[in-house]
Amino acid sequence: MDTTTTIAALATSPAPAGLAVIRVSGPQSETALRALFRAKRSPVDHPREMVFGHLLDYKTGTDIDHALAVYMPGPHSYTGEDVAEFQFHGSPLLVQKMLRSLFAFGALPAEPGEFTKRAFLNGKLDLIQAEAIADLIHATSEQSLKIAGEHLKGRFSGAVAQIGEPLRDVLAEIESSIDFPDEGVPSANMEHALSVTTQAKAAIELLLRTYSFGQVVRDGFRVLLCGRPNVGKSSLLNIFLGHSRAIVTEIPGTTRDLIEESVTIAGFKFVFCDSAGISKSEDKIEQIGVELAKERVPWADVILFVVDGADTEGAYHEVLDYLRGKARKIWMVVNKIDLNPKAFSTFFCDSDTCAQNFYLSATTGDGVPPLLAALVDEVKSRIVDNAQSSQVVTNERQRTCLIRSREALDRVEGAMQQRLPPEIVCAELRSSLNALEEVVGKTYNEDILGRIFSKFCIGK
Ligand SMILES: Nc1nc2c(ncn2[C@@H]2O[C@H](COP(=O)(O)OP(=O)(O)OP(=O)(O)O)[C@@H](O)[C@H]2O)c(=O)[nH]1
Ligand SMILES: [Mg+2]
Repeated sequence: MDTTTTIAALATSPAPAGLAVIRVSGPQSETALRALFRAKRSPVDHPREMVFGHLLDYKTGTDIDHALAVYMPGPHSYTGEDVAEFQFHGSPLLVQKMLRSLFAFGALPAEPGEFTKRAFLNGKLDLIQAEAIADLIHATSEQSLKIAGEHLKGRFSGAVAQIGEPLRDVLAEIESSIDFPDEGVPSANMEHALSVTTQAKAAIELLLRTYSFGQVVRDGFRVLLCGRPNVGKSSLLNIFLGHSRAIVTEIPGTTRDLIEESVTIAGFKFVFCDSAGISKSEDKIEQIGVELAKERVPWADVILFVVDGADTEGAYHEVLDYLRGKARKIWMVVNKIDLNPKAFSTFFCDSDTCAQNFYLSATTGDGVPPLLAALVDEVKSRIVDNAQSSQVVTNERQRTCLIRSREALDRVEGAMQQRLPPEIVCAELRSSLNALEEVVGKTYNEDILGRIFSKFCIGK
């Protein structure tokens, strides 16, 4: 990335709005303010103060809009560079005019995430914090907001650094024994080194266990509604979502496509997916629907296996046989208890196959609250330690780095136990530390940065 350039982009949403904010960063920010903003006093002479004035068209010198402008000289700015921001009426046309004026002046359009990328390269943020900014912007539940906020404060980065510190000491100690071989490594120190390694491994393990929670919090807890046709899957989906999303009719085979929608319940994000009833249908479209439903099974964190409590034929067993072994977790949901209040005595799924059984009526709503509560509990149970939301692994990148670090520590332990040459121990310790440093972005490559920042929106 060329940091001698000056970039500009709209930082707010492109739709018509009360206000629009255009952000400019780079060495030309100051000149841009002088050239494109006319005011009684220049914001450049009053850094970090909002100044009222007029935006100018660079080519014609005509007024674009009146605006507030602020100048934040580096390094005390978001990107660490000189930054200018313009706040004016949120009209897409005015935004276009002002951006065109900036580009005519010589600024370049910012790429997605380029402001944050510059902040990272200038040491204003580490990689975990940069990722937290994207998570914060896209957060859809209280929990994900909380975790992103904690990560932004540097809590998670601090925890990762803490794991590395004692390992670094051990490395220095063993390295010095290589440099001064006569003195060797006293065996007491080797014992200490081994115990430090084991402790670091346990700490990494603890972080890794938060991943499934982190993922659930970010992407949502995935629930698939599955079962025979006409049992009330779509009716239940509509209850979960709080509106009529899926068509409900008394005709078996109503739903064919997968219907996926997310909703926040008790502060947690859930993704519900309704599917076609599984049966041996002759109908071509229904058959495709059944295939789609089956393909979705491994996707779900929990499958709500819905059965019709008024059905006396027990045809659902076949579907249950299909799900067994393919689903991560199955809960049996016996619906339509309004038609058969004694359903609980006939329908029961053993705990080897179904973790829980529920009895409810989508029509009357009876029995629905316990199911919702159980879903929320299920999400909560994935939290290793609720108080530790500051230390949650939220994405695959962080997870793979941590796994690599832990695997290197496995090899360190092995080498120490087998009394292999200290050079080998050091090499593995270094590779473990490198992987830890990659988590926070102390070491990185362009490819990784590209992947992270391309997911950002423009203007961030
Ligand atoms: N009495 C009663 N009827 C219900 C209940 N839940 C759903 N129904 C009815 O059962 C029929 C089927 O409901 P749906 O929600 O469309 O069932 P589905 O499982 O999505 O059906 P397919 O999409 O065809 O697989 C409709 O006529 C619903 O009104 C219930 O709890 N009690
Ligand atoms: Mg349906």
